[in-house]
Amino acid sequence: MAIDKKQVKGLLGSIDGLFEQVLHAMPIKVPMEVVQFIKDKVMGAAVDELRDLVVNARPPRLYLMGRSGHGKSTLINALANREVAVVGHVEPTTMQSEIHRIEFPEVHAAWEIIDSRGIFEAMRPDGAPGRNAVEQVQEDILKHKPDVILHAIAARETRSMSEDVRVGKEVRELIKRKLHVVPPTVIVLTQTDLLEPAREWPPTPGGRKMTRIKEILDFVVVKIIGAKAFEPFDKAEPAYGYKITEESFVSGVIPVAAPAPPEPFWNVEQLSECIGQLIPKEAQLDFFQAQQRKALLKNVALNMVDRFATTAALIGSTPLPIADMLLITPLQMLMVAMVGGLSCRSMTIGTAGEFMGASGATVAAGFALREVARQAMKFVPFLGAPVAGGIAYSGTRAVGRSAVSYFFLGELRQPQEFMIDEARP
Ligand SMILES: Nc1nc2c(ncn2[C@@H]2O[C@H](COP(=O)(O)OP(=O)(O)O)[C@@H](O)[C@H]2O)c(=O)[nH]1
Ligand SMILES: [Mg+2]
Repeated sequence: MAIDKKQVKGLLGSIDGLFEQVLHAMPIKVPMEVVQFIKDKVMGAAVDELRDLVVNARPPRLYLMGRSGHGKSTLINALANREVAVVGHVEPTTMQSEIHRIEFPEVHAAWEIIDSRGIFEAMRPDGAPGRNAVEQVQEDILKHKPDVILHAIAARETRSMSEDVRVGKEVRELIKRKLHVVPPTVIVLTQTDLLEPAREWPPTPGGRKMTRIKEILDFVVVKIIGAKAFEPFDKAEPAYGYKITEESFVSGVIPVAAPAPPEPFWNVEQLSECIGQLIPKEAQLDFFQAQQRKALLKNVALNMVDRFATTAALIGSTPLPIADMLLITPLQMLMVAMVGGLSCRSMTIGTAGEFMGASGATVAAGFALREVARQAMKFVPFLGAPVAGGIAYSGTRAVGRSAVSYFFLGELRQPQEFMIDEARP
């Protein structure tokens, strides 16, 4: 099970019903304008979140560029975490690119892959891609409008790198003149396991292999791309790749390896995370869900929890004297249902209820937090609204983090445990 678009209508219906119930359960009669405020601003924002991420979800479209044999098909398999593409030294039979759709029915996801195989074989005898390679790639991108371009370059082939990158740059400049939005490009340095020393696998931080990987990475970023502003994804270990922070035809350079089993892959998740950040929101669910990589989906869930918490903070600006946590219950239930869905459980009010019941989340957190808010009000009355907003923020975030821990790690930890960084506005 995973997030299924078909469940959304049912879920929204139950959340609406819940909202009505909460209003009836309130100890005071909630003024009409407060109800309207919460419906529009708070629940409205949450439903928008659901719409962006789930209702409008569509397959990501990835464009694969690079020479034959440089590991394009293998890269797709590695990203997808299963065999989906044809791997091997297939002689390019056509100069046309092909688009294919990969279905992941068990997680309700699909990807669209455009494989430019053949294009880079339009090389001149000196090994440089000819004029028509540039034109073909350009035509392809204008036609298919991919979300991201992955340019695979074998890490060992340092001789052909500058030619390859030049083609990528030229293509991009041509497209820029014709399209308003140019798809971001990631240069993927493939087959790093084949670098010297060949037997050291997987590479260990500080080891010779990692040092070699970093040398090549620096060479590509500084010498070939000529980037001036860039930063490592991981400050402690730059060999995992760089994000280019200046205006450039490349957004990132990431070394990976996907050798045949039983050798382990290396750094594929970093690439995946980077792609996930570059593609539009509506393409993220299919992209991440297909991979069934817990760590990545957990990150998507944590980011979503933070956005829900920010939305909950709006409740601090309602005309009520103090924000009542009970009013946030429907919002939190929706958030928990989405966390459950992302964890590949079903995205229903039932799943959310199971968590809420097990952890006593809203009721317990709601009442406890109300008490905290009241105490805070006593001491700093003029700070009433912001404090209440802060409590709504950290309380919702705590419930969300507790749900992430429950659904992703199978650990039942009380929301209170996550309430360390209190009252952020
Ligand atoms: N050792 C190793 N071999 C790889 C890696 N990636 C691809 N290969 C091998 O390189 C060959 C070409 O890969 P393929 O994905 O078909 O390249 P494509 O022509 O660009 O699609 C195949 O034999 C793959 O098994 C890698 O990261 N490490
Ligand atoms: Mg291939």
